[in-house]
Amino acid sequence: MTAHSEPPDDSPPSPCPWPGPGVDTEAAPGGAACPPGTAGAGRGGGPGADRFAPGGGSGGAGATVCGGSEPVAGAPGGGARADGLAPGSAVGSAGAVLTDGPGPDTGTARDRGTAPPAPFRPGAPPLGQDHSDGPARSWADRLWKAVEAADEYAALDLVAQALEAGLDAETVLLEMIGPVQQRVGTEWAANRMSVADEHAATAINDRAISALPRPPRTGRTLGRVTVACVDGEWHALPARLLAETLRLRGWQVDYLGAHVPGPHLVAHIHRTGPDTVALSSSLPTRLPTAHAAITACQGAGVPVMAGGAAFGPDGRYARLLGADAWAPDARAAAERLLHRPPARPRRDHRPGDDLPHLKDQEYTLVARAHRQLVRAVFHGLEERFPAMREYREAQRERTAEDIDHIVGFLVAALYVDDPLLFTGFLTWTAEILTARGVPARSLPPALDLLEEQLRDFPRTSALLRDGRAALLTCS
Ligand code: B12
Repeated sequence: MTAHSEPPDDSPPSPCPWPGPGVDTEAAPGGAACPPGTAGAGRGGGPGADRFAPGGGSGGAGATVCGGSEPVAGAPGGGARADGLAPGSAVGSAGAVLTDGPGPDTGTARDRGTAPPAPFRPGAPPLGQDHSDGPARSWADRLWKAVEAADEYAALDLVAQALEAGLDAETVLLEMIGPVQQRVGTEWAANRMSVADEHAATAINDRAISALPRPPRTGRTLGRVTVACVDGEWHALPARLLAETLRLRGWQVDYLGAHVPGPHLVAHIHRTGPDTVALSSSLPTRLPTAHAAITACQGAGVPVMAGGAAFGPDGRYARLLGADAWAPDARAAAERLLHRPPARPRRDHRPGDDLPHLKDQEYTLVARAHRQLVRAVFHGLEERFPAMREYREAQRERTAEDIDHIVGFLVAALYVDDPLLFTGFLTWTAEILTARGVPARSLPPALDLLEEQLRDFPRTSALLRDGRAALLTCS
């Protein structure tokens, strides 16, 4: 490792393109840091460019690499490859987990591959689960209009009307509210919705879920399930959809919401004794933390069903990390729990056994150097692109955040030893940038700088080369 500069202790908070509660990167290697109330909060601002796109493009603007409304780096012309794969990277070592041995349920036929392959982009908007082509479709369209207009009253009225018209609560939840929430992400990615719009939409959807009728308390349940998000994971709504679905189906659910620290989760399950822990994560950068939580719950004798976009559209990372089950969406999860509940786990499950590649220490060392790497790449880019020195403070912060995301995904890819996690993120990023009219030219130089810093690490270097190659294929 040749990182040449130390990050200052007072380095600026990383702005959140999705201003929301944040994550402690120190506590969670690979995570994105967005403390509540930092510069990112309320950035909103919608479409725009304020990041690093050295060498021109949209007036020196950038887009945020990772979900921001502003630019960072990217690929020329943008547009991800149709298959999302890096040339030569094939399915990587994680490909094997798809086919062999016991492991989590790999879901419905659709998810097992009978549908045409979609780009592999863990963490990116999922493959349209719960999308409705049925009677709920027109209700979802109407709800979307209300949500888009930030009209909470209209949204709640629509939910009530849909129920009166005969839709059951689960259908409203998963075929009306769920797709609207997914569309929020699509619209943001296409630069048609600002961060503030997204926040308003999520809040309305949350409120709509609360307005649904509760199942009557009968005293009889199918069993008890704890639904929790991984530590550092703020995407609570997907977990909430699952929690409400299970409740409607007759389970006793303890819904713990976002960002549940592992020790607290374990303390909770010791106290409540659930049959299963349903662990939700949307961000692949949380996978190392998810692994620790899975192992800890199993150590407490409780099986873990994993789910959410972070685990990959085919659940490959759930299996890789030793989860006892996986399901692609809330309905499949409910079916799985009812018909094939995960067995009591082996108590001797050790995380090291799941990931023998970690023995090379690359993950540990690169994760530990996360902040130095961000800093070194930032300075390296400044040297290569002197125009960056003229950046406003906000642009500098956002650029640093973008680099932070690149390093975060690199670290996560090292953890699971899957180049697809990294290449999928980069090509997705290129798409986001393109939607904002930002030439993503500075992504390859950022990867080059990282490679210079990390040339002593063969696995990491290979990932970076795969990333570069994947970007070249974006046209
Ligand atoms: C709303 C939102 C937020 C909100 C979340 C608020 C909340 N209360 O949930 C806030 C503002 C906090 C947020 C923050 C961030 N976000 Co955000 N967010 C979204 C958005 C628009 C919607 C998420 C959602 O609710 N989806 C809808 C549901 C239906 O999703 P779902 O996954 O299909 O859920 C089903 C299944 O996954 C499954 N399931 C879920 N959990 C479980 C668990 C188990 C056990 C099982 C079996 C199944 C299961 O069942 C669900 C129902 O069927 C998505 C875009 C999108 N389209 O998803 C981005 C998105 C997930 N966010 C993204 C990013 C980058 C971020 C930030 C890093 C931005 C930043 N720079 O700060 C932060 C990270 C914060 C953190 N550490 O968690 C990216 C992730 C990209 C990637 N490749 O990883 C996305 C994809 C947006 C994008 N840029 O395209 N975000």
